[in-house]
Amino acid sequence: MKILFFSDTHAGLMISGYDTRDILKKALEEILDEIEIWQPDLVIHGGDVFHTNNPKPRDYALMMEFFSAFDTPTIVLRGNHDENNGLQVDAIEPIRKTKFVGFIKDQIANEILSFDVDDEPLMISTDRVFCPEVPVCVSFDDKRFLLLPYIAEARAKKLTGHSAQKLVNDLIKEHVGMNVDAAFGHLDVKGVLEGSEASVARGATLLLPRGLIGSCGFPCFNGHIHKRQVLKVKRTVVSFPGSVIRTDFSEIDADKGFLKVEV
Ligand SMILES: [Mn+2]
Repeated sequence: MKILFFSDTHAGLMISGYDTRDILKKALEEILDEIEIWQPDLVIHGGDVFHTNNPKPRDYALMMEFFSAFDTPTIVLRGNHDENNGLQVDAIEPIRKTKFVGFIKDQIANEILSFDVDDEPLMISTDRVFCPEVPVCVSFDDKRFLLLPYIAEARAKKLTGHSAQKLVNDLIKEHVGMNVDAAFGHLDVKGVLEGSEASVARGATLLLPRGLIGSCGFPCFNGHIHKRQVLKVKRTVVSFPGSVIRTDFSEIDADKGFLKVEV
C-alpha cells in the first residue's frame, strides 16, 4: 500500500507580518502533483493543518480546496495548533464533517469510503476523509495503523476519562508486537532535532514514548517536528517528513514536505 504522508501546513501563519500562504499554496500544488503522479492509496496529514484554532475563512478555503482536489481516501490528524483546549470543536471540525468537502466538490459527497476502527464491528462512514478524535487503531484494506492525533487534556478526559498521554501509551502498549503496519502521529519525541518551530508557540505537547516505541516492531511517522529527519529508537525507525510550511526564511529551500511510505 502506498501512503503519501505530510504534515504541518500551518495555514494562516504570518512570519513577521509576511503572509506565508503563497509559499503554502505552492507546496500544496507540489503535493497534488505527486498524488497525481504516484497515485497513493491513502493520504495522511499529520496535523497542524492550521496555525491557530480559529482559522480565517480564507485559510479554510485554501485547505478545503486542497483536500477536495483529489479523491484518494484521506486521514487528517489533529495537531496541537488545531486543538482548542479540548473544550470546543477543534479547527479541523469542518474537515471532519465531510459534507463541507461536498460543498466544494459535490461529486465527492456521494463517494462513501470506510475505515474500520479496531475491535469495533461498526464501520465509520467517512465520505473519504477520516479525522480521529482520539488515538485509535484502524484497519484500511488489509493494513492496520495506529493513529495518534494530538489531544488536549480536557478533551481526553471528557471523551475517555483518561489523561491524554495515557491514551497514547496504552494504545501503543496494546499493539507492541502485534500485526500493525505503521503508526502516524503528531507527537514530540525525546532526542529529536527541532526546526524553526522552536521559535513559534508550540504549547502543550504529548510524547511518543521512546521506551515503548523502541520495542513496538512497526515504523512510526510523525508530524509536529518541522525539521526533516529519521530517528532510530532501538530497532524502530521514526521518520519526520518536516513541515510543509517554512516557519522562517532560513528554511525556504530546506528539503522537506512529504514522505512516500510503502507498507
Ligand atoms: Mn507544527
